[in-house]
Order: sequence, then C-alpha cells, then structure tokens
Amino acid sequence: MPEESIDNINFDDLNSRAISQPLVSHMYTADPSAHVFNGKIYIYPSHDIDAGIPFNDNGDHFGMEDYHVISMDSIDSEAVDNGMALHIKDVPWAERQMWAPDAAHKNGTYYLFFPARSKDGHFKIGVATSKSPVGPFSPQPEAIKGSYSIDPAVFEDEDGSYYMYFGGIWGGQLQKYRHNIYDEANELPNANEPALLPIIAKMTDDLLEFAEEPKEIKILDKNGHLLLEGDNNRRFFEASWMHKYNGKYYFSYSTGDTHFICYAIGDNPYGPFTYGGRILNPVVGWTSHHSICEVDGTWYLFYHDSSLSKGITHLRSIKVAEITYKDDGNIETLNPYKL
Ligand code: FUB
Repeated sequence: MPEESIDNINFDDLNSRAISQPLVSHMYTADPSAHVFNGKIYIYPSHDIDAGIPFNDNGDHFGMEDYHVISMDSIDSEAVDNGMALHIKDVPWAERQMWAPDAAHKNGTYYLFFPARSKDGHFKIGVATSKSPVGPFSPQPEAIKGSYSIDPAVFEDEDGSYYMYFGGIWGGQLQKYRHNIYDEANELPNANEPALLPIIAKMTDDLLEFAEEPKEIKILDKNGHLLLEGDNNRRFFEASWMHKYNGKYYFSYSTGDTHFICYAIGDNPYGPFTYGGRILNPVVGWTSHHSICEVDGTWYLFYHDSSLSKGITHLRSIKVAEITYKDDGNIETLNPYKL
C-alpha cells in the first residue's frame, strides 16, 4: 500500500484481519528467503533499522547494516533469532545498504548471497560462507565479478546446477544497465516499450562466481509478447524468486510501485516465462518481497509487511502463509488482510 495512505489505517483492525502475524517482533526483518536445510526451516531476511535517512524513491532510507538468520524447527514452532551472521564492517568491498539476501547449501557449506552498495555507489552482489546455516559467515574479499543491482535469489535445480536471479529498478539501479554495462545516461524504457527484465547467471561449481555472462529472462503475456514498461501491474520491478512445482519453473517477483507479488511460468530456468497472475495483493508498506518454500509437502509464501511498525515502510516484519495451487498449476491470490 502506498506510504501516503497509512494515516487512514486503523492498525488494530488491520492486525485483527491479518492472515498471519510477524514471525519475530524483537527486531524488524524483511525480504525473507526461506529454505529447508537438513529438515529445518532457515529464513534469511534483511534486518531493518531506522538509519535516520528520509524516505525517497531511491530507497536511501533502507540503511541496513547486518544480517541475522531466523530458524524454525517446524512451520508452527517458535522462530528463533540466531544472532548476527554478517556485518557490513566485515565486508571489504561494501559500504552501505545490505539489502535482500538469499542462501544456498552445497556439500556441507552454506552460502549467503547479499547485495550492498560498494564504495563507488553501485550495488554489487557478494557471497559469504559458513559451515553452519546460521553463520557467522565469512565474506569473500571482492563482490562476485560481473554482478550488479540487487535482490539475489539462488535456485538449485534438480540436476545440481545453481542459478542466481537478480535485479531491481529505481534504487536497485537496474535501469542504468544494458547488456551488463553501466551507463549513467541509461534510464527506464518508455511506457510503450518492453519493460526491463530480471537477470540470470549460472553459478560456478564453488558457488562463488558466475559461470557465464548474465542474461535477461523474458516475461511474456499470454500472446507471447514481452510485458511493457507501462504495464505496472504486471511488469518486473524487483524481488526475484524461483521455485519448481510439478516440473514447471515458477519465476515470481514484485511489481514495486503497484505492490503486487506476481509469477510467471516456464519450462526451464532461463525461460521464457509466461505471466500467470498474482500471488499476494498489496501489504502495508511500500515494498513487497517474498520467497516460496515447500515444508513437509505444503507450500508457503514467506513475505513481509509494515503492520508492526504501524506503516513505517523501512521497518518491516517477516510473515508466512500457506499458498494453494489450482488444478491447472496456477496459484490462488492471497489477500494479506481478510476483507
Ligand atoms: O529491503 C530493501 C529492498 O526493499 C529490497 O532489496 C527490495 O526487494 C525491497 O524489499
């Protein structure tokens, strides 16, 4: 929901209608990337703080400095904060704004992937490793070569390949890139031109670098046409996620300024993906960001809203709700607050 409407919200009423409550309330958390590792749920969120920076369209008010990993023994059990897993002061290349992270597990090592602004002001994506899923994580000295923009999501396919999806417009700087090259003069396309697309790169076997040049993934409408920049209710903005259901690849994402979590379906990790619909209607707070994870045979949407902070857009709380697939493979849209 847009920031300007929060004055009109009765938060007691809203909370009584919410389909779920914050998983943790002793701190603010956002952008939850959930995984099941060795039978236990691990959530890798952003750790929201009030950095004292005024709201702007560039997202400068999201001034996060560290990560904490949240774990749960089962979907109904208490969510446990495992303490600080990585701080920006320990990442040599990063200067500010530790935004939405993700994690992966391979051969006994856990990998934390995270975006941050480097000293030249450009977002890059870094990786840190640990022998424990909750850290502490040791960062690589440099960001991933060829990485840029924000919101890494790392997907492990059934053949053991790992792919990173990333990118975000506005404060996430994706509009400054064409064919992986930054140019300050680049801007968003016109409304009647194809929208900017999310980026994919296969990871090397050690998950520390890209194994190929990053490339765009296409999001098409039912007629096979790329979604247009002016199609704000459907076009990609940020918050990539990939999951596989019944052999199909579901790429999901946030539409940003229209506040929907949407999905598109394809036949392989690179797409193309055909727009399928909305998974989540707008939450309180400007941003919407999610992950989708199967736990004991049931599928869940991990997401966030700003209800606990009474609408402060950069002070969010992670939540979880079950999602339902229709017989045709489409996903039922969730309303975060009962109508
Ligand atoms: O948390 C900072 C940014 O807000 C994320 O990187 C975006 O996806 C949005 O949730």
